[in-house]
Amino acid sequence: MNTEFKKRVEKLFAEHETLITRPNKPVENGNGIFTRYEYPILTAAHTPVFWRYDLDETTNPYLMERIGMNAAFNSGAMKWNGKYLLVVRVEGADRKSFFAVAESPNGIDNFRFWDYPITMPEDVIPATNIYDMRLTAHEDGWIYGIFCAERHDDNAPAGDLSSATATAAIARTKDFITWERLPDLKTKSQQRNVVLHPEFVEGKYALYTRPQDGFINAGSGGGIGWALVDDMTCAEVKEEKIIDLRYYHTIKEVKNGEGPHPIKTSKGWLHLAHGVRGCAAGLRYVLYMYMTSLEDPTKVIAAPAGHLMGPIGEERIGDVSNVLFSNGWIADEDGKVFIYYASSDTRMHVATSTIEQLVDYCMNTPADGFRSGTSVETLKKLIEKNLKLMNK
Ligand code: M1P
Repeated sequence: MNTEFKKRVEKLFAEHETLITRPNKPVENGNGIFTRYEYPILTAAHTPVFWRYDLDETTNPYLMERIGMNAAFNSGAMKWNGKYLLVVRVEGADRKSFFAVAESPNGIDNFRFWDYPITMPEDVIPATNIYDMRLTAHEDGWIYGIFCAERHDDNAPAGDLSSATATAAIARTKDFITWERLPDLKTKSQQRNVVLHPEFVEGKYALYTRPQDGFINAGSGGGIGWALVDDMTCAEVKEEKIIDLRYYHTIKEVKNGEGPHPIKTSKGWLHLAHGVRGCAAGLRYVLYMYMTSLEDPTKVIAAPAGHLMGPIGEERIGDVSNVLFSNGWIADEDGKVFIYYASSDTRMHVATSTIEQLVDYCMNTPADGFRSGTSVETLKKLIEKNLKLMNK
């Protein structure tokens, strides 16, 4: 290897190493609910140098990037063998998404991609694009990954190359390397944001669904649904009940979708989801929470008004701006919760909280009254209480 070429290769590796080992810092002055961290935990630049460059001087004398990476976002998450594991949606410069595992020793920095991306077996009809995996270590012993499989809509008029269909694809693994692909979920409508509940309910597998009229529009699909399924190897939604509805003039007016699977707490199931509203700038995606009952996981028992997290600062800008999206979180044994979220379909971030704080947030944040008048009444109650405490 020519010395100049060698030096440039070494520089690429050194810069990459500096980036991925940069210590992350909590951002102080939070809101008491969660703590954001200063740096994104994963970006396209975090993908290994040897994915992007041909390091052979004879075939790449200019040391050009041969396979460009565009984004690293919407990641499923799980604690596995003591490591914080993300199954990342990596998007290449060719617009195709694929899955790759990145792991960290502490959950907040030093995320490093495994050498190879995941080889996901195809279903009968190969998908054009796959993304947004939700991971569930189910009590049946398998780790399931449910993700969106997107295909061109062959019923679209000739020349329409944009119409697509969204289906929930299902795969399972025991080691994150070898995946067994199961048939895509059979449903009446298109589906995205389908998530497997970690426990059997009434002896069946339980799915959070998101019925939608079209590829983009949730339309008459009223919100986050719930369905019981006999067998994941031939999963079919026969009956679907909407458990978390959408409402006019709220953060989830246009659509919503379950995030990662809910966390079980002594007070109920803790849910993280995304809500979407429309505005002149396009769609705005924020994260919100709700809780369901332990006895009846279809019953909402707490629904704080508004968003838990909305995009701020750099998070607002990216390939699809004004978007926060989460499909992964990890609850440690000690109650610490790592919320993994993506901003603007571009990069991954982490925020931390605890189960106690998040349950308190859900149980004690006032619910939406759906009108400005009710919001003012709710606000006045808090002001009155506080002014008394302040002896005013
Ligand atoms: O671009 C924002 C998000 O749009 C879709 O989410 P939903 O299904 O709720 O509309 C998904 O394509 C998601 O990947 C993306 O981040």
